[in-house]
Amino acid sequence: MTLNVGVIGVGMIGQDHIRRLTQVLSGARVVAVTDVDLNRAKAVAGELAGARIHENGQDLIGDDDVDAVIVASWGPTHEEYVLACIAAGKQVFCEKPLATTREACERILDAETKAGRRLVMVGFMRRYDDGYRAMKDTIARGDIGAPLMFHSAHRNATVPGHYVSDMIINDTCVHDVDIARFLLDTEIVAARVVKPRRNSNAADHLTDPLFLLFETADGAIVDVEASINIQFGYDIRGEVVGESGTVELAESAAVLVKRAGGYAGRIPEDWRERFVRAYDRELQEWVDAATAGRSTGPSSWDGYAATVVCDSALAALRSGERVEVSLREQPELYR
Ligand code: NAD
Ligand code: ISE
Repeated sequence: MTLNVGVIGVGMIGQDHIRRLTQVLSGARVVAVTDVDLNRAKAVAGELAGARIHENGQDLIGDDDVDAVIVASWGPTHEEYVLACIAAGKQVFCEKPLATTREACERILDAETKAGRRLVMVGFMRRYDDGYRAMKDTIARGDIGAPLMFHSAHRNATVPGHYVSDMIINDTCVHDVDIARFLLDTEIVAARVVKPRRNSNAADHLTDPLFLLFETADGAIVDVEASINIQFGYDIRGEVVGESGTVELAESAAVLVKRAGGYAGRIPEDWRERFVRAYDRELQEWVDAATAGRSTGPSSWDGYAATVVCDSALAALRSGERVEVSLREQPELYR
């Protein structure tokens, strides 16, 4: 059976997911697209055999030919579409963040819990990256002892013009928050944020870089260096320090070239290059699960927890104080 997918938001990542659904993965076809920029939707649909264009996301979700939906529009618009997919009983792959506020995520949790089955997968693709998976396996085997600290660095070469300061936390570091929860298998309970000296390459309205410090429920510490104008490339680093060893991501280059008294390797341009295999894997897993009528991968609970932690980090950034994270009780559906 082929899964008929509708895509809401056909900007950068929406188009990248369409490319992988149509050219890389198996078992799915894109039958409908929409975007507030209808000209963009038309241009994208023009490249797809038989895909229809809808005026808006609600119409796309209501289309009987659409079996499952990808939401790849801007973060603040996710809630509306995810809720509509749950109401329609359709599996939805929602790009991160699940939603940009705690309240919005809670409405999604309430709706999915009421529906009584998981319908939402959140696009935290790092969980599908070979490097992070090997780190998790190393920790789970007990090879480095109990984890004490996780150092994460999230460096973007540049950011697009629509990027605003809060996005450093709720759009960029939301990945580090999720991968910290995944690797350490615990919740984050408090946040602090400090501001190093400004990067003069940053636009005036951006506070860049930031240094985030989190405490976990079992007493480990997570630090995240977030830089969004680092210029030299897209550089993702991670190291877990355990009681008797450490495990860290290796460089992502396939090869190192040694010559003329030095060595060098490629640094990815952006996340599409760095995480290409992880995106392929996450979306294939979603397609397979949606086809079988079930959900998989990072859940609404994971999306909710990450957003609430980011809310606390934003409050910590504004106040300069340590801010606690309070999550509601986890519903049975997500245990
Ligand atoms: P983008 O600006 O390139 O594309 C977003 C598209 O959504 C635009 O074409 C815009 O017109 C459209 N849009 C906005 N509001 C809409 C609405 N209400 N209905 C329909 N379409 C609407 O942005 P992007 O970089 O592709 O990011 C899109 C989403 O994907 C964001 O949530 C972002 O955080 C996420 N993202 C995730 C990753 C990842 O690594 N997992 C990488 C990039 C982006
Ligand atoms: C973007 O939306 C992503 O999700 C990328 O993975 C991240 O590195 C980038 O900072 C975000 O803006």
